[in-house]
Amino acid sequence: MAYDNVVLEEVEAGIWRLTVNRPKSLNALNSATLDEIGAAAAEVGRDPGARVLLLTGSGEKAFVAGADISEMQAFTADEGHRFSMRAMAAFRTLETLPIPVIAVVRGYCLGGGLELAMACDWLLAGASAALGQPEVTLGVTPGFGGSQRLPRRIGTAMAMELILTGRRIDATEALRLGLVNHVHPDDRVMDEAIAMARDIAARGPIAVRLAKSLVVRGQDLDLDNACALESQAFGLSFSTEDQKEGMAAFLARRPAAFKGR
Ligand code: CO8
Repeated sequence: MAYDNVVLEEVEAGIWRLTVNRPKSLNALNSATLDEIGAAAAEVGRDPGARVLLLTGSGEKAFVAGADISEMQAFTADEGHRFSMRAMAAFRTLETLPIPVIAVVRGYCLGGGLELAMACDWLLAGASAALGQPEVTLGVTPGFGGSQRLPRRIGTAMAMELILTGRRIDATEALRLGLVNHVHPDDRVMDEAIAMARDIAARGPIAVRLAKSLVVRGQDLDLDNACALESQAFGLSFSTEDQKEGMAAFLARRPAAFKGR
């Protein structure tokens, strides 16, 4: 499928990269871009060979500097609501993909940009990353899930502080808060992400998908039901050839060659 505002490419077998590509406006998210992010994520989700999706922004200055303020400026309340719902749908498609999705963040990652990154499973940051939810500085609330996903990631009090002040944090503080998993030099972070994706791609693909779904779905369940879900998935793993191969390879002291079945 052809896209105007994003670039979707398979960088190597099973490793897809989705790049928000509006560098002149620091990759700001307008309606068309939101729709394309959802469509591109769905396209990756339809590829049975997909193992990992990396999500990033083009250019050196920004991952994504937020929702598109030029588009939003004249919105009515109804249009604002619909714009938000559009983003929520696209981000949910991303978040519920069966494979891991890693945000690779250099430069500005603000407002809708941080909300997009938090719809990914985890973030890797370049040293230049600047993250925040500055919506209140524009007289609006977060609208793409930030008020919900940020507290789930870093706890209520610190999320509250960042959302209510609009304060921007750097990569080091984001690392300390657990908002990003690792920080690398800007010119290394994409290579590090690809190396991490390769590691994941070498693991049992069915186990990786099941494990991701356990973490995502379990967060909305009480502990008993979440653990019951894990027991089911664990049992299901034993119906796969990958389990036979993984354990035989361990006992034979050789690398496993998983087939994803
Ligand atoms: N929307 C549209 N255009 C943008 C945005 C944006 N969010 N951010 C930057 N741009 C544009 C600038 O207008 C400028 O365009 P032009 O060259 O045509 O004038 C170009 O990108 C480069 O930007 P700057 O010249 O401003 O670059 P600086 O290096 O001076 O500054 C900043 C970079 C600090 C990132 C600055 O651009 C900035 O503060 N941007 C806005 C950041 C922001 O507030 N983001 C949050 C937006 S609100 C949001 O995301 C809410 C989501 C929920 C919506 C709710 C639904 C209704």
